[in-house]
Amino acid sequence: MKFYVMTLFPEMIMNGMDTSIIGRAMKSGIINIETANIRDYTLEKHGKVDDYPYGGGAGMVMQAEPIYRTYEGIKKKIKGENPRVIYLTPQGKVFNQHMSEELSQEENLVFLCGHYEGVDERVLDSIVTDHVSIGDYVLTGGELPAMVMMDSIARLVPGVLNNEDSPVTESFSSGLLEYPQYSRPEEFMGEKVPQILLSGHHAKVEEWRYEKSLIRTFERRPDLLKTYHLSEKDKKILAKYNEI
Ligand code: 6GU
Repeated sequence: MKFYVMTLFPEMIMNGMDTSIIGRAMKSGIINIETANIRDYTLEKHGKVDDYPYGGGAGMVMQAEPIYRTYEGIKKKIKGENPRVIYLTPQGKVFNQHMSEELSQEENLVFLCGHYEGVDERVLDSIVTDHVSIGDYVLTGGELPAMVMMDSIARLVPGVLNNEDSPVTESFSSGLLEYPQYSRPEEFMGEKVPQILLSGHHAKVEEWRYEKSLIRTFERRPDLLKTYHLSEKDKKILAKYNEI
């Protein structure tokens, strides 16, 4: 899978991505991240990429031409059909695991990171296929959101994680939050690891974990249960929990 990032801060993207699991996937060639510095594509002799907004108002607007030329540069490198172009903006559709799964099927993805007060609408109209936000708060630019999306998408690409089945057993794929995990020592600051996890009884461990997932979701993210099908047994577990 190949990611292309159009940005004014390419070093931020590379420094953020070339560590840990994603860094390893880059080194092994399973995923590839290429940045394109929008400033390299301006025709303006002082390297200017922004200007005042027509109609007045605060801040500067990123101009259409350098962004369009950056996009053309990327398109030349991609064979076949036009790639999806994701514009990172708080005005976009909010990113979630479902979108991540869908985007992980693409061969190429292009991200456009905006800055300042925005980007000239005409270039967005001409190249962007998806407007995406990572949540309801405002950031200074699209670089962190692009990195968040690439991390989430890349870990779904076969071979990026060691364990092929781990992405599906985690939070959100099942519709429930993950159960609590414990490792050595058996006792930490007087707190013992739940006895059932030491029992070696696999079926009982699975049942315990499922109950913990259900209760944790109910407590922390009750909104997720609106779209989760609760079995009669699930309802009993939650009813019992509510009595305590
Ligand atoms: Cl995608 N961009 C910016 N600038 N702020 C955001 C965002 C994106 N998603 C949430 N806040």
